[in-house]
Amino acid sequence: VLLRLDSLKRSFSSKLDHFLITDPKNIFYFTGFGGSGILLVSLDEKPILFVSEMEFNAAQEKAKDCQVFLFNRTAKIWNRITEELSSRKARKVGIDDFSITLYEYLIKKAKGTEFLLKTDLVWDLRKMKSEEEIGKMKQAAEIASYGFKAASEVIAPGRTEIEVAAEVEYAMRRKGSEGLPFDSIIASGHNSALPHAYATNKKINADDLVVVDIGATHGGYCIDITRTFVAGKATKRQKEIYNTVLEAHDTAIGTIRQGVKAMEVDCEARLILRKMGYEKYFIHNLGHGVGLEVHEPPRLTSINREKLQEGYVLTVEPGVYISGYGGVRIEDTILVKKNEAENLVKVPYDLD
Ligand SMILES: [Mn+2]
Repeated sequence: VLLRLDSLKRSFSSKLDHFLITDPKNIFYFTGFGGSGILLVSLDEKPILFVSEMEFNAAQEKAKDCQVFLFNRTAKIWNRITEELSSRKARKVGIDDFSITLYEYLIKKAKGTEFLLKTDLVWDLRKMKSEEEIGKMKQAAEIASYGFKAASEVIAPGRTEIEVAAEVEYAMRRKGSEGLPFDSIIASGHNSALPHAYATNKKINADDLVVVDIGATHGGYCIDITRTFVAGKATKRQKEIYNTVLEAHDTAIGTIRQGVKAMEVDCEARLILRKMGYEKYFIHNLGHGVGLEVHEPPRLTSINREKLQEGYVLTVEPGVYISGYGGVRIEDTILVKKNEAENLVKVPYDLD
């Protein structure tokens, strides 16, 4: 955690004199404190974490490598921050994120101080996962694998999507998941053709494709996994779609290594689907970064020229969605290494 604050200072030292961290996930990343507050990082003084009374005790206990300052509940925190910046004669201040409302307030209150949105600077650090972070994500993947075990046992004709979600979530919770990084997607039959479906009261039929997209959290870190099942016996067409999506998934993962462009990986998957006539049914990007949040940079899209770096963790999730018929998605969370990719997920690929 200390190293992360040092890395942040190094990355802004030539351009800025102060940096403000406002996003709770970023505060957790830099201090280990999971509540809300504002972290003021400067080049020559110890970072200060401003928190309210409600968060004070927890912050004092958890926040590392910074001083914890209490601000009065009735006072405006941004007033306190701008006073601090003025007293330090701050000139150029980077912020991880701000709203237009906040920006207008800041430039009015702190005349002579320039505020610059520097979201990318923090993401450049967060994208690169350490051994410790990867370990937590592997643990989250292990927990989620019990969700899939429960799903494959409970998916049967007559069960509702919500019943399946309940069993899946219960199984992951019992194995220690800290929560759900997103609402579980259990999408059967025509619902499976919607990439962002959610679990409903719809009953599952024997010939339904059932997309199960779930996640678990461990040590603050998420995992994101999708498998597709058929409640009864898979038909020839279902098998053909499934095997094509699986081939696109495997091929894309096979191209991942340090230095490959994000768009190249996305295009490899699309090429496999094109060969079988399914490309037009793949209506979203191939994947996204995962970490403290379930959707992070970098994005695996067909236009992103960014080169993947060793230590990036991202999903590969090709899908085919045929309106009125159904859909298949297969998703794993992958670690980029120097010469290859490592799949952090160990969940079988059984359709029926
Ligand atoms: Mn995903």
